[in-house]
Amino acid sequence: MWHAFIKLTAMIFLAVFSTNLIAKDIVVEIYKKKFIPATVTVAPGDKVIWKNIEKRQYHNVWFKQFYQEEPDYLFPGDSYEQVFNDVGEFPYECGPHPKMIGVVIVKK
Ligand SMILES: [Cu+2]
Repeated sequence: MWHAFIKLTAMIFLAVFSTNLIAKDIVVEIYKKKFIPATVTVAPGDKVIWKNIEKRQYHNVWFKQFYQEEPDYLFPGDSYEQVFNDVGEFPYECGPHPKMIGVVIVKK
């Protein structure tokens, strides 16, 4: 009985601590037709938030490997966020400005 309790406690402990308890928010600013910074390295579970801080230019954040259709435009003051749970490299671009590119690198 006592043994089972300790075993269960250990299992819960492992389950909790194997997930990212300190998930962070990482901000990428969109300014002067650039993603700043263009490369971000995050841990699984982190959230990346893109903020359009232009005066009048719209953009978007298009992960072509995830979405076939171009996402909605982000106008000045708008933001877009995405949580990354899988390890890997995820390049993206801006639909209206294909030269605007960035990448999210997710590693443990
Ligand atoms: Cu753009």
